Amino acid sequence: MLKIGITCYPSYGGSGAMATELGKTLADKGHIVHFINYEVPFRLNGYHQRIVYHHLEIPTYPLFKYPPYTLALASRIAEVALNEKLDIIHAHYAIPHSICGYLAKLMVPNLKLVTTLHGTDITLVGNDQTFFPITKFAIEASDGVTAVSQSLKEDTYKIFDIKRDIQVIYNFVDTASYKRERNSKLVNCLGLNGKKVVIHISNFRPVKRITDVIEIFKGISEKVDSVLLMIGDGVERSKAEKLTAKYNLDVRFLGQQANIIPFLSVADLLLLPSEQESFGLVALEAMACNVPVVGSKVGGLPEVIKDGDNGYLVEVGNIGLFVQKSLAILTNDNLREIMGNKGRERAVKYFDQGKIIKEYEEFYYQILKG
Ligand code: GMT
Repeated sequence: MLKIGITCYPSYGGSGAMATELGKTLADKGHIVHFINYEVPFRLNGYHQRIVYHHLEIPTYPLFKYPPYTLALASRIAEVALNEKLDIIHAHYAIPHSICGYLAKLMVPNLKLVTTLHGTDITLVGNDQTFFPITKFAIEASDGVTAVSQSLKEDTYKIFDIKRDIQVIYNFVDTASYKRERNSKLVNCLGLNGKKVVIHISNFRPVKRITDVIEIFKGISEKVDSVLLMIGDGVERSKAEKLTAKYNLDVRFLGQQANIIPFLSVADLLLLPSEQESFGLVALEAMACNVPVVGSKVGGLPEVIKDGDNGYLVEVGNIGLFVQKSLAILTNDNLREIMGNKGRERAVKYFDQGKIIKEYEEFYYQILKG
């Protein structure tokens, strides 16, 4: 049994979701897991006897124009690690969590630091000159580093020119919970009956290209009686809402949802036309619920979606082809069902929680052996 500290961004987003699911599954397997965050991670619901949440209070002081989150977190990790005798601190998202873990490690004898790279910490933020040197340092100074796809691993080597080993451990899904469920209640209350249901779920940041989602849906709805469910929220929402009004489309902006299974269960297609995606966790969650995916041919998405098998991959920004591939699925119920089944099979075979958790456990023991 290990004592593992986890720090992550607790709000809506793939890295926080993944870190939390990892912690919950490790606790189910008998390990003791300590979350150290400024708020309870959104997927950490309910009591678990082997999970402890340690709140991080970030002090403000008139002198501080920018409250020092990084130092407060490093201090809190060190405190928890000493009190709880942690074996490992697992930092999700390099900036600044990995460097916080490194500072804590300097204060706590024998504490090992594992960093998981999630994507934008490498391809967007870490790549920015402001954070480049410290991100490179954190990756090199961690005892172990994992990346959520082969593509992200290669990007990290290319961007930071580092030589150390990085282990690919894919994101995972609990296929026992993520499965298509009957949901006539949602169908009735959203008035979806008889319509094809297209879905998009994200944090609505520019990297997700949600105006492309609306443009693609415009093309779809010209040919098929359909509705688009937009789940999530973020800076691009108002642009997408304006476009929806301009084209007079049936798009439902449903905001952030803690549980997306009911929505995926009524969906016929997930659209993910992102500019960049190191993995695309939501694509995997859709696959587990028998939903075909049409996504961008970028980053780690080709490792998740098998083109022509459980969905299609299209060049970023090629709206016409996104529409064509989406229509191919939405106008052929047989194909849609076959693709949905193949996605589910792929999720179970390669990305199931049970398989991936073992990889994390082996990785931890390997790091502890030194
Ligand atoms: O995509 C985002 O903006 C959120 C970001 C995050 O840190 O939550 O997602 C990244 O990590 C996810 C979990 O590993 C991956 O599934 C996403 O593909 C990745 N996002 C990008 O690479 C853009």
